Amino acid sequence: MMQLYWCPRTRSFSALWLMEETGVPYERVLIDISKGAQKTPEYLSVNPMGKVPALRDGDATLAEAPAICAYVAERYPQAKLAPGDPMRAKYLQWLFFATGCIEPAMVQLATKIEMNPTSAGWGDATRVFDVLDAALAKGPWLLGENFSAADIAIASGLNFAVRLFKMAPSRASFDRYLDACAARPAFQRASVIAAG
Ligand SMILES: N[C@@H](CCC(=O)N[C@@H](CS)C(=O)NCC(=O)O)C(=O)O
Repeated sequence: MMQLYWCPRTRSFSALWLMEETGVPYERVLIDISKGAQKTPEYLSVNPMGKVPALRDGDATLAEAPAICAYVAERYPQAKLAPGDPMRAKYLQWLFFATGCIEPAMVQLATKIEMNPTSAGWGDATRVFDVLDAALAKGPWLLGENFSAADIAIASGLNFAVRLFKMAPSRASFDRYLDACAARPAFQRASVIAAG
């Protein structure tokens, strides 16, 4: 059984939601970051960054939420969270967009740091949210009718940015998308768990 290292009210949410979507039993291992549990030698051997979430699958361990999404989706093909060709191309793009573009855009909005958008990998926050807006215009999911682990990675970040921390203004496409995500039973189970 996979073990998910997690902590309430953190970026563990996407991994929790993912595991709940698979329907496969998993064990939750609480790493209480308010008590420094992420800095113990034992946990640092799982994730040397000392951050949650992380995952153990037998002898394999990994961290970084989108990587966990990709790994688990591949491991459990019956959950249909990892599409094949030709959708796999955009699926991978959106998985990497979650921490490669949405996260730094959020940091930029919070800190108001000016960056040259040509040099910054995410361009700027407006471009990130415009691109996401256009991708979600049709829906219901990023890949059309196919819900995937990329939705879990992207919607978790978008939910933090738009709803929880209100860093970026919402848009009609974001509202519709986040409402559709929130209506999923797995999202709701994960929300209860993540609340601690
Ligand atoms: N890049 C990581 C970020 C994980 C992360 O920053 N987790 C925070 C909680 S939201 C954490 O564990 N902080 C504890 C610490 O840094 O001591 C991912 O996407 O999984």
